[in-house]
Amino acid sequence: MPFQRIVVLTGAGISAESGVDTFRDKNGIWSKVDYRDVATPEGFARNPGRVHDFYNERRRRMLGIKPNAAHEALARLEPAFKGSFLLVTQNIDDLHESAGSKKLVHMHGELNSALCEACGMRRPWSGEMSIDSQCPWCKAKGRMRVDVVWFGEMPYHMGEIEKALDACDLFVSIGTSGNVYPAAGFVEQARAAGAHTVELNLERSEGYSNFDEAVYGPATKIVPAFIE
Ligand code: BJW
Repeated sequence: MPFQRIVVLTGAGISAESGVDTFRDKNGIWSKVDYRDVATPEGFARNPGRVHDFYNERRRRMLGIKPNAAHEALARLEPAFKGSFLLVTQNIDDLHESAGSKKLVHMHGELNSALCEACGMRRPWSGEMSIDSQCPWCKAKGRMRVDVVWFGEMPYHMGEIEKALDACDLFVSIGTSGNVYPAAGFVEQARAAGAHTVELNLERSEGYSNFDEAVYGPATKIVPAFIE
């Protein structure tokens, strides 16, 4: 590849063929659940049990789910690539890590991590969570929540991501509908830095006109083909 500094952004579409639900497709998560109930701080304050149930169920559904050819192709690209590389995922699943990716940030948090609203502690958490879950650090009860970024909250790693976007010469967006900011604005930021911008998705995203190049199709086919 004639590029030196790559930023790759992934969204739910890269995990779809592994069996993980997307959000805004026809049968996606937001067609069944109101995001205001389960993915906002206000929803959690109103009914924490409902929010725990939603994420416990998503944790259960991840059992036995494996990375696919698109995750694996990105994991192979990282050590093969001589310049700087950053994989930014909006996904809360761990399929990139399972495939072997290392230079990876989860900007919307992780399903298998817990956050204490009382003391701010974050720690790995793989089991069920309930309104009785106790913080192992400060011992507060009922303030433990899944460590994901809800609407109205600040995504993680923004400093590192913006630095990489301002310096990149290739930006590749994979399996994201381009509805959710700030991630949806990354392509414009990379473009302003002079990067070549590529969209790999099943269909045109909201921001498709900001991409210099696009390939449409299932991620397991188009991602390995683009990379190799
Ligand atoms: C395939 C495929 C296959 C399918 N192969 N492809 C500016 C303007 C307007 C609003 C705002 C704005 N700035 C902020 C906002 C508010 C809000 C927002 O964006 N709202 C919009 C809805 C309008 N944003 C926020 O609140 C964010 N915080 C924030 O902005 O803080 C302030 C701030 C300001 C400035 C700088 C920095 C910070 C936080 C957003 C948190 C989003 N959280 C969620 C839930 C996380 C936990 C959980 O999983 O439950 O994150 S919402 C949900 O959407 C999840 C996803 O990560 C995110 C993106 O979805 P994604 O990945 O794009 O999935 P889909 O389903 O939408 O798309 C899938 C795509 O794949 C489709 O295109 C398919 O075609 C494709 N596909 N099969 C290839 N096989």
